[in-house]
Amino acid sequence: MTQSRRSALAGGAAIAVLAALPRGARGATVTLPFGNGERPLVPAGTFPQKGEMILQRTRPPLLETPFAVFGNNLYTPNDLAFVRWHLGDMPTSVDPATYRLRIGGAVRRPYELTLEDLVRGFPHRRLAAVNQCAGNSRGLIEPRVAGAQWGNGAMFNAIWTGVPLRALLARAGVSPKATHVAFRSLESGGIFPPDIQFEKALPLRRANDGVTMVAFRMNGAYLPLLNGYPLRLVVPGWFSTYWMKMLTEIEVLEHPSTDFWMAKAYRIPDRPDGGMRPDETGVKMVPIGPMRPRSFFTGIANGARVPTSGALTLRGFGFGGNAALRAIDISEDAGASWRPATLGPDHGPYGFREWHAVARFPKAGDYRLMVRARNVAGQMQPMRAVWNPGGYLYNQVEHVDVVAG
Ligand SMILES: Nc1nc2c(c(=O)[nH]1)N[C@H]1C(S)=C(S)[C@@H](COP(=O)(O)O)O[C@H]1N2
Ligand SMILES: [Mo]
Repeated sequence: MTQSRRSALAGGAAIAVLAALPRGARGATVTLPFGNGERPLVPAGTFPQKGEMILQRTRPPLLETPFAVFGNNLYTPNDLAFVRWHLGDMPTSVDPATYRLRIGGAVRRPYELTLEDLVRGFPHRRLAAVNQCAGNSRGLIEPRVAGAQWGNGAMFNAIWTGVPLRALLARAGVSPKATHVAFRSLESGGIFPPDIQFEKALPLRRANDGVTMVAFRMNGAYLPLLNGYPLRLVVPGWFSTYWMKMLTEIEVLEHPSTDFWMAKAYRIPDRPDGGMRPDETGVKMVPIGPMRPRSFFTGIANGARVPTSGALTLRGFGFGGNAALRAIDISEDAGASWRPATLGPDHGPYGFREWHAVARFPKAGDYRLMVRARNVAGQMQPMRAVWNPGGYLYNQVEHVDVVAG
């Protein structure tokens, strides 16, 4: 690796971080919209390369993006992108000079890449995509379920630059019997007990679709360490549990993964809506995968006063999930009637898209505003979120109550 390339890829991330994690947070708080929703708002710099974030947990870090950030930025600034790690001892530094990505398993030619090999040796692809935790908005699910009580900020939108996984797999020569591809990270690098690893696997057709990529840039910069520096998997349209950070190993399998994180965790009912009744038992569960449409208001809060004369422009953003957005509709009468909002520029099927709509409130009184997204696969946000034990898939229609007059 040349000196200039090494320093470019280092991106300032090969630093010993998390050495001084906050012991307990003091000062500002934010209240997420559910019971026990108060959380510390930690100042910029509390976590390396991170701005002011909502602290859900310190070790391993669970940092939520304050929702107002989405109203101010179509692409979430890297320092405000949410953070989620599973294992207590996540790597606190990465040396780009010795970092290797291994590709093996059921392939004809297993091989290993340096960061420079990866960046120089394969075609690049650039696309906008939402990285959303399967448990985003879990705190809003009724009845409540265990797990991180996220508000709506366990997601962010970024432009990802990387190498299509298909190109990496093609060089290895995938076995005709292959069915899945497993991913591991630095966390399984030997300093941890082998029974504690974070591993995920995709069906081969998803891994090989030309869209799934190994990303080395996020919004044009190297990834923040906490978001997976130097490489992470990006699976546009699928929940971020598959977006393996600090990706070091790609293993082609001829069977589904039996790893805990696939076989036991991140599973949903094997039903079209992914939901069940809280008292049901014996429901067949399958690994979670594709995201669903969501849409939000920005710049207007519950209880806001709106004028009865003239017009007010409502704004927000949405995304289609695993299929492009078809439309965003709004309602000023609690969902009794709907009309289309105007969509902003199309930045591709997987990222945020802005919307606006001009609203009038002719009579003084209370109005419940709602926003609802539909995608080209025919999925529409439900008025009530599905329930499942993991608290996954929340995409209930959002509302804001305003007072006219
Ligand atoms: N190596 C590694 N990758 C990981 C995880 C992890 O714990 N370790 N968590 C996954 C989950 S469940 C989520 S929600 C996303 C969070 O990505 P972010 O921290 O960049 O927001 O990372 C995914 N990739
Ligand atoms: Mo997640």
